[in-house]
Amino acid sequence: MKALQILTICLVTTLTGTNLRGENGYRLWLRYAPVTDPQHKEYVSGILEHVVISGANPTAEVIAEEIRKAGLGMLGSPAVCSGDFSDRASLLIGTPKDCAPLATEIMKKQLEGLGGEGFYIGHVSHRGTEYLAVAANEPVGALYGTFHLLRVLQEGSVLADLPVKEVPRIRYRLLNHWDNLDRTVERGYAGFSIWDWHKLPVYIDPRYVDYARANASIGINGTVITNVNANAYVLSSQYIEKVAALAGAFRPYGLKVYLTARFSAPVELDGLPTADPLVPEVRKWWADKANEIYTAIPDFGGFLVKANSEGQPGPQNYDRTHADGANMLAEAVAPHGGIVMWRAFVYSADIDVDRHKQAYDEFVPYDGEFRDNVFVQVKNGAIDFQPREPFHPMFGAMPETALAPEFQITQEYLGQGTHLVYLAPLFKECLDADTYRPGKGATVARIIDGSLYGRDRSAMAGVANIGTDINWTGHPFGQSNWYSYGRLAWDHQLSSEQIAEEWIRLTFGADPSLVETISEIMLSSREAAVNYMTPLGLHHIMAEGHHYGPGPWVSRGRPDWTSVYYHRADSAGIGFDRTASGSDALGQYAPEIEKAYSDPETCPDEYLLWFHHLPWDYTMKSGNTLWEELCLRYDRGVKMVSRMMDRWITVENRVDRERYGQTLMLLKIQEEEARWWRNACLLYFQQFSQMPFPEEMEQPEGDLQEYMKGRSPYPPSGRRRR
Ligand code: GCW
Repeated sequence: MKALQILTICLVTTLTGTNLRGENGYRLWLRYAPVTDPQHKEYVSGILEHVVISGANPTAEVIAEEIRKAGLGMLGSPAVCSGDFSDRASLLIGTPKDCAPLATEIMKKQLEGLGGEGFYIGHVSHRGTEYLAVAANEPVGALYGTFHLLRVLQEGSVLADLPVKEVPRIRYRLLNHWDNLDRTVERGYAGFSIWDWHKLPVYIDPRYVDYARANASIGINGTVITNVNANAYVLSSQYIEKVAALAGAFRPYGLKVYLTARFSAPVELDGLPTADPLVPEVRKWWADKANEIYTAIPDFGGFLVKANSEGQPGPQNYDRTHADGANMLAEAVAPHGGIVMWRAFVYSADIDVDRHKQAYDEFVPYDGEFRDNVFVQVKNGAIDFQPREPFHPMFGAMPETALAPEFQITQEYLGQGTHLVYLAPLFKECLDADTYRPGKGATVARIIDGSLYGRDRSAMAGVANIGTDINWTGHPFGQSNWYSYGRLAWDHQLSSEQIAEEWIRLTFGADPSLVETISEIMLSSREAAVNYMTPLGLHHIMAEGHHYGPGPWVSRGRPDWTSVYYHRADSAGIGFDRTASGSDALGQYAPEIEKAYSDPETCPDEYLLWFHHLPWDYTMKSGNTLWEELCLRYDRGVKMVSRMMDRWITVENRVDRERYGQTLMLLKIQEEEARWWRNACLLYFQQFSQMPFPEEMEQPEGDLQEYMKGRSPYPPSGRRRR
C-alpha cells in the first residue's frame, strides 16, 4: 500500500472514530460507516453534496450537525450544509415557515395531517428546478425525516417510491429508566446510570447528547429518567435544576423529560402530615411542585407513578383509589400540558387471589374515572415480563381509559446482560394479539394506538437497557432491543424481520448473506430462550430475587414471589389452573379467548401450562406425553442456542473483531446456561413426574442438590432500591 493511501485511511479512521481492530459499539446504529460500493457512494454524494437546512433553531442546528457527521463518516468529507437557499442545493431540509421552496400550496397540502412529528421526503419544484426535500410542519419532524433518510443511505439502499410520508402511530413514545439517584440501575445490566447527578447541572456529559440523538433517530420522544421505585428527592429544588440541565441537552432532539413521582413526597420533602390525595394542602403541594418544575422545564413531560405496589406508597394508604391519586397529579400538570402515567402493576400477597387477576380487579372498576391526561400503564402480560406471557386482560377491558403498554427492554427475565435474545417478536406478539373486545380484530395495538376508539392520545413505555458500558447496553445485541422498541413505538406495523434487517445493516453492514445469517440468529433467539427457560407456558421459575438462572425449587417467603406458586408441579402433573375450575383468570378475557383457552385441546401449546394443570402423561398435539414434550422443548432450546453459535462463527471475517469476539464469548455463556436451565429444571421436575428422559435428547447431567445451591451470590443488579 502506498504511504499516501495508508495516511488517508488513518486519517479517515481517526476522523470517523473507526477502530481498524474492531468497534466498541458506542456509535450504535448511527455508525455512518464509509460507503465502499462506488455506485452507492455516488448516490449518497449526490444527495449530501449541498444540503440546505433552513431555520434558525436548535433542532435545525442538530440536523446540520448530523448531516455533517453522516457525510464525514460515509463519504470521508463533511457534507456542505448551509442555511440559505441556493439553487445548487442537492437536498432541502426544513419547514414551510423557514424555507421558501417548501412554502408552496402543493407542499402545504402534502404536509397536511402529518402533525408536528410527521415528515415528507420527496421532490419539490422551485423556479423550474426539482429539489429533493425533507419537509415537515415542525423542526422535529424534519429531524425525524433526516434520520429516516440517513437510515436509508446507511442501509445501502436508495429512496424508492417517493414521496415517503410518515406519521408516528403513537404520540408518547417513552423510555422508562429504572435509574436510582446513586447511579445504580434496578434491573440494569450495562453498568451504572448514565445520569451523573453529582456533576449536574454544570457538567453536560457528551453522552447525554449522543443518548438524545440515538433516541431521536428511532423516534423516541420522551424519557422518564428515574426509577419507578422512586426517590422523592428528585423533586427537590436542587434536583429540579439538574433535571432542567438534562432537559436542555435533550430538547433540540425532541426528547422530553419525565420524572417518577413518589406518592409520599409531600410528607418526605416538606413535612406535610399526610399525602392523602383528597386533602387540599396535598393537592396544593403537587400543584406548586408542578409549577416549580414547569418554570424550570417548560416542556416537562409529566409524571410516572408506581403506587401501592411492592411497598411503594400510594392513595390506598389513605383509603383512596388509584383514580383519586392519578387525578390529583393529573390536575397538577394539566395546566402545563403534562401527562400522568399511572402504573397498573399492582398485586398483594395479602389477597388470596391469583396474582394474574389482581390488577384487573383493582383497575377495571374505575374505567372512565381517570382524567383525560392520565394513561394507565399496563405491562404486556399480567405477571411480570416473562419470556412469554399471554397479553394482559386489561387490554380491551377499559374502553374509557387510555392504556399504555409497558414493555421491558432490559432483559430481567431473559438472560440479562449475557443472553442474545431479540425482543421484537415478544413485543409484536402482544401488540398483534386479538383481544376480541369489543369484537374480532380488536388487537392490543389498535386499542393502545387509539384507532379502535378514535382517541387521539396514545403512549407506549419501554424499560430501558441503557447504562455506562461503552456500547450502552452491555450485550452488543441489546442495542437491537432498544432499536426495535423505538421503531415499533413509531410504527407497530413494522415486522420483527424488517426491523432486524434494518438494524443489522446499520450495525454490521449490508452484505446480504451477513444480514441473512444474523437475522436467522436474532429471529430464533426469543423462541430459544422460551424453550430453555420456560416452555409450554411455564413462568416465573427464575432464581430468587435477582432472577438470573433457573430456580424452579424457590419456595421460601412471599408465595407470589416463589416458583412453586406458578408451576404447581406435583405427582399429579404441572401447571397453573386458571380455568373456571381454578383461579378463573381466563374469565377476565373475552368469551372467545376464554372458550378457546379453557380447553387444553384448543389452548395454544405456548400457553398450556399458563392456564392448565395437566397430568404428566397428558397427550399433546404432537402425540408426545406432556413430560416428553417438556423435555424435548428444553432440549430444543439448548440446540437452538448451539445453532445460533454455529451461525455466528460463520460471520467471523465479516464483522469487526471486537464485536465478533464479544458476541461469541457471550454465546458460549448462553449455550452453557441454556444447558444449566434445561438440566436443573428437568431434574427438578422429574422428581414429580418420575418418568425417564426421552432417549432422543441430550441427557440432563448433574446433581439437583448442587443446582439448587445456586451459583454466584452476586449476579449483576439484583433488586436495589433508592
Ligand atoms: O419486574 C419487577 C422487578 C422489579 C420492578 C417491578 C416493577 C421496578 O423485579 O425490580 O421494580 O417489576 O415493575 O415495578
